[in-house]
Amino acid sequence: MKLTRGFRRLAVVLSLLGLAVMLSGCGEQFVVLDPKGVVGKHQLDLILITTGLCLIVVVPVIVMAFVFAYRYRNRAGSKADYQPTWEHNTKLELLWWGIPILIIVILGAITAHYTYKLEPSKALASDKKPIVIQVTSLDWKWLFQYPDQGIATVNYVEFPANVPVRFELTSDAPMNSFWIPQLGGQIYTMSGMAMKLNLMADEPGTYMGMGANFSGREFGKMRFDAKATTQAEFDNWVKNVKSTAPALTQEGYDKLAEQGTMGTQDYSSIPAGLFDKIVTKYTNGTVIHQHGGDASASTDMNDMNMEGMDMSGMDMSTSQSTTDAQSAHDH
Ligand SMILES: [Cu+2]
Repeated sequence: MKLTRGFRRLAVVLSLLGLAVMLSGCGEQFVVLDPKGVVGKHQLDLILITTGLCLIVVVPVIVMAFVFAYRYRNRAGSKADYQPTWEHNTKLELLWWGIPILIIVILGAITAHYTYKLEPSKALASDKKPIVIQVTSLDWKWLFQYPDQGIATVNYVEFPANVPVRFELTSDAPMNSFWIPQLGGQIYTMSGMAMKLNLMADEPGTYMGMGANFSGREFGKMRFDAKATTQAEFDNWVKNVKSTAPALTQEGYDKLAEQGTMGTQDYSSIPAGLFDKIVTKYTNGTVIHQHGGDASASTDMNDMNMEGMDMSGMDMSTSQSTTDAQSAHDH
């Protein structure tokens, strides 16, 4: 079979396109493919395995689409088979139903396995004690509180590498999504809820963090650096923040929670119980639900609806964002 010039030209263009896509895969914009933490690495495994499995179907189908169109085209003296009354072949039927079914079964099993393995609230295996960081998404900034260190930061977060970080996340503004792509997948921040996300960086470095869920006018500025350092550098940094930064007061927080953008900021102290206060302020003091984590504290959203949540008891007038966040919370 001799390739015509047109067909050959098409093949060259297609392979160049493919090459361009593959080569650009190492660029900065593909951070998900360059994980720096244990969770991100498992998630990359999952991406590669599922892509590979899909290619078992995708590649032959694309190749056949071109080969068949070329081989069985209408031309004088064609030697290709022509069977206009052909309608069934059991072997072929088994082949093109069997392979996809098998792939779906394998995909399902792998996805289920990784879903439990990578449950965000599950503690990561490590001989080091996790560091707790409480994250609040605001309009339009990120507040990070370190309850054990008694400090807080805005729009950047710092923690030691190779130490598990246990993020607790909520929102005091419309729903957002917390994402450090090189360390692991995103998780929603929602008012009235404390989500948990466990991540760990394998090596020191500055990783891009962002709000991955549209949350209003300045949503695009909700980017932050996640700095993984050595333990010594982290201890030094905490000491430095404690001795040089201003204190965060309740009034200071209320000001911070107002709409607006700002650069980075450090605080040498935090008001006692601020995070819990933020979580429960929309719900008359109860936590509506926590995804995963300790079962005793969690109440599923569906259960709440079944039990008939008393909406009249909720003060819906306190904030516009209450209604925003809850209507957005439909998952
Ligand atoms: Cu939720």
